[in-house]
Amino acid sequence: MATNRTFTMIKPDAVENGHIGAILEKITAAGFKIVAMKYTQLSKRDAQEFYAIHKERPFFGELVEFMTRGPIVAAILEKENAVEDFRTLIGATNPAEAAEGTIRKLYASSIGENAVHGSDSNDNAAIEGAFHFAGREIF
Ligand code: RTP
Ligand code: MG
Repeated sequence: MATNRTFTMIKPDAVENGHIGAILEKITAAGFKIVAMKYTQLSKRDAQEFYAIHKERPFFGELVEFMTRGPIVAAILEKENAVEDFRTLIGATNPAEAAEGTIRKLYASSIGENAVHGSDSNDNAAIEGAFHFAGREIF
């Protein structure tokens, strides 16, 4: 995946709370182009693999439970400086510490259930995008 792309998920809490439309509006209004998107649900195995980097952390079990409890929206987004700019748009991991106007400040309820995922590096954006999408699903 090109380095001007990032990967995101609208997490189960935000889907349950009816925020898909508002979050996609924030993302496109901020200048991101959607180049791939799907509505899907992660299996336990998917979530364990996707978040493998956190497998020794105390919250890992809770994270896998949360991420698999309902559908998510997965997407690849394109914009100059996509990874960093998207992390700015979503705000801090803990919504209590997220800046005003960020997606997590607006739509997340806790550090565990924080509405959206954003890749943390170009390398991870490529890995995460490829985890969810076949080449023919990326435009
Ligand atoms: P993400 O990967 O989902 O974009 O979030 P992030 O980079 O801001 O945060 P990260 O450190 O990668 O953590 C991944 C996700 O694990 C959950 N978490 N729970 N209970 C806790 O203390 C805790 N800490 C992290 C969150 O869902 C976080 O987004
Ligand atoms: Mg992360």
